Formats: sequence, C-alpha cells, structure tokens
Amino acid sequence: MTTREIVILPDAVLRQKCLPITEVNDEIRQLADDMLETMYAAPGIGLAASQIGVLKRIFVVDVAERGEGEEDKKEPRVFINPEITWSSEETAPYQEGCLSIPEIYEEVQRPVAIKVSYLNRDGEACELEADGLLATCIQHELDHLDGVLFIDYLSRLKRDRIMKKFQKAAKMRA
Ligand code: K2U
Ligand code: ZN
Repeated sequence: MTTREIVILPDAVLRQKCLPITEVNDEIRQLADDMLETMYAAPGIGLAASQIGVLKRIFVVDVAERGEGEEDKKEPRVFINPEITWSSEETAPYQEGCLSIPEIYEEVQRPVAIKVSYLNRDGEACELEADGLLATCIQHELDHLDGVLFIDYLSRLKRDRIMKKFQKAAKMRA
C-alpha cells in the first residue's frame, strides 16, 4: 500500500465533479487501499478520491471508536458510486474539519440520519442506514465527490476569509 499526497485548498481539483466507476477491479481495490492508508496516516476518519487528485466516485471512511488499548482497532469502509437515497428531516450541528482545509473547524448542520446505496470493494450492491458521526462523515465525503466543500455551508464572509488565507498560503508555496 502507498500513501498519496493530500490536495490542499485552493487546488481546483477539489471543485471537480468525480466520475462513476464502471468496473470494480484490482486497480480500484488498490486505490481504496491507498486511500485508507493515506487517511490513517493523516490521521482522519474519511477521505474522498478527489482529495488525492483522482476524479473517481469512491471514498473511504473509518469512524471506529477506539477506547483505551484499542488504538489499532479498524473498521474500514469503502464506498463506490455512493448515492444518498433518504435523509432525515432532523438535522444536527457538527464541528467539521477537512484534511484538504487544514486547521479550519466550523459548525455545519446536516441530516442526523441517511440511507446510502453504494458498491463495496467487491463490486457488490449495498445499502446502509447511518446516523451520528458515520452519517456526517458520509455526507462530507459524498460532497467531495461533487466538488462541494464544508466551507460552502458557511457564511460568505467566513468562506471568503478562509479562501483568502489559503490563496495567500498557496502563493507563498509557489
Ligand atoms: O474528508 C476529509 O477531509 C476527512 C474529514 C472527514 C470528516 C469531516 C467532518 C466530520 C466528520 C468527518 C476529517 O478531516 S477527518 C478528521 C476528523 C477526525 C475526527 C472527527 C472529525 C474530523
Ligand atoms: Zn474533507
């Protein structure tokens, strides 16, 4: 497995829409494994393909609760061509962050429960009911596949401030 470089705002690839995966093969399974390794190394609890510059509709998630002595506990999940088929009316706030927008944390309201259909790493059709942090994470990652970032849910003022900060930092790196 290989860790990949995580793309940082304002890279335009984060605003691209990812394309459906037509065949779940060993190349896709290798991509999923690299994404999981990259996510664990970050560390994070989710990672979308566009965050490593790959415009395919796949993301990985691991929201396992790791108690004392459970640091190595892993519950990796791979979502290919995911679609949310139902969302609850009820919403709740969560202090979100993003591996592509480091050190920025802001409250985002999202449905507390969802149903998502997807293909797993074996290409099997699956349906999952999720709530809590898993639901929040899935919605955050699926947004990535459509070029949507959590800062898009903030006020124009806050979003513009964040964009200016990252545009300035990008100029310094250039
Ligand atoms: O997509 C990403 O950038 C990884 C996100 C996933 C995520 C964002 C908001 C809410 C839930 C999941 C995170 O940066 S991973 C870091 C993290 C860790 C624990 C809790 C929240 C965020
Ligand atoms: Zn993110």
